[in-house]
Amino acid sequence: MDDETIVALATPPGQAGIAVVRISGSRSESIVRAIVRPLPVILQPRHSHHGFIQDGPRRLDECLAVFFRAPRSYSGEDMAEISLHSNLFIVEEVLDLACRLGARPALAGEFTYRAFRNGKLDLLQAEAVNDLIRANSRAGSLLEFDNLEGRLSQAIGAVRAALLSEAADIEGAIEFAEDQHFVPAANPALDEAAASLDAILAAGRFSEVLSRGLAVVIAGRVNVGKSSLFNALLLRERSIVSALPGTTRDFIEETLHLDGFTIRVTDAAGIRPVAGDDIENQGMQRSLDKIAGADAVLFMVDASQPLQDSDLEVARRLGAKKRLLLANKSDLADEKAVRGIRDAFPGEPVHLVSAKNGDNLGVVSAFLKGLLRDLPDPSGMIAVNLRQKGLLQKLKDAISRVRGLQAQQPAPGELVAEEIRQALRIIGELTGEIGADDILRGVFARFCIGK
Ligand SMILES: Nc1nc2c(ncn2[C@@H]2O[C@H](COP(=O)(O)OP(=O)(O)OP(=O)(O)O)[C@@H](O)[C@H]2O)c(=O)[nH]1
Ligand SMILES: [Mg+2]
Repeated sequence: MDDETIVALATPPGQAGIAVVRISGSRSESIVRAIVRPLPVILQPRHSHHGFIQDGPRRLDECLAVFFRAPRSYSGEDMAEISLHSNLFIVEEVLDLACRLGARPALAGEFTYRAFRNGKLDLLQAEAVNDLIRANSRAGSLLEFDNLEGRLSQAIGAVRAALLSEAADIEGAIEFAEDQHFVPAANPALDEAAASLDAILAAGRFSEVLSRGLAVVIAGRVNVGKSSLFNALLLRERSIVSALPGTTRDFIEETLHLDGFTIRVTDAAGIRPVAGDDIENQGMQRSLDKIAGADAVLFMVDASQPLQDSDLEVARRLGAKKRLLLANKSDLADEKAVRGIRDAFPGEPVHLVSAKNGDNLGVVSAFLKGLLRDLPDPSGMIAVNLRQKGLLQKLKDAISRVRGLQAQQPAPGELVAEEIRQALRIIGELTGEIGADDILRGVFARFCIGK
């Protein structure tokens, strides 16, 4: 498969200033020469050449072409990149032309897969490419870029080195032991390596938040004004607002960008003890699921009406989740109702707001900004994705087993050696040196086409 030349659009499809078409494989030079004219007899690698996209005698567009000679390219193969105007029809034609000239459409992540196969990147770095593209915060993107530069790979490399030296000590000891009563010296480097894994895993949840963004749900009983607040936060009429209780039936999610961070805000169906129908029931269940997965909740009650059982039910469902208590409809606030809210939630600040008029909504942005401030400092952290996290946990467990066996009297040398080999295999899976094809396919399938 690797000797095939592949082609794909590397920029998002649609109208834009420029589009970049990427070609990788042994036919890259002949294809770019056939599509772009005039090009010099000798293409200087990594230099921009001005020309025209040519289909037979017809000029389709003006463009810039850059040629990369293997192995000095992203994929490690001969590559070409053509920058042209981002017009759907012309881009399609260029892709077609390339295919007629012997290329085939690239699969998702195939350029990076080839880079991995050609030793330009290990699997951890290849994943960082995708995680970088998808990171939902400035801090998260910086951590992914660190990984692309090899930060996670180096941390894992240190663990591997410690394991190898421990293995050498043990194998030496086994060989020279007259009897089985030897105690191999526990190598402090391995303890340090294990501690570094602990630190990476401890920061794992946070690095996940950095990459996916914060999830905030607007929760409350029906008709308190959740959708009105959602629209006010987004500055547009995204959710349907009506005086009918149970208007929002399915959740609606949108993203807000605040201080270099992505916040996913969810407007959920209102919660009430008896649903109007099965659809509403399902909606409520989804609300509860969303609440369970949220980093924080905007808990809304109605300041114009006495607190109801369903308000208390919502509060109970929120449990210990971080929340901001909003008493909405301040324009119609009823003194007794507000007192009732304060009494029901003693010690918790009650913020009177009006989602409809926008009164006092500054408390919501202050709360969201506070959430961001509460996140730990990402410097020094290493980002890990779910696949990596699972393997790191396994690696940590394997190292604990090594230490556990070593503590036995007499230490079972062969078993220790086998556990170390097992730990090294896990490292191989992490970096992609050992990997079933389906695992690799799974990793690269999450990429976009053209990357
Ligand atoms: N006076 C006043 N009315 C409001 C305010 N906020 C929302 N409303 C009204 O309250 C009603 C319900 O608003 P929604 O935003 O649809 O409430 P919801 O909580 O999303 O309702 P469900 O989706 O049915 O659970 C609508 O008639 C809104 O116009 C407010 O601050 N003041
Ligand atoms: Mg609603």
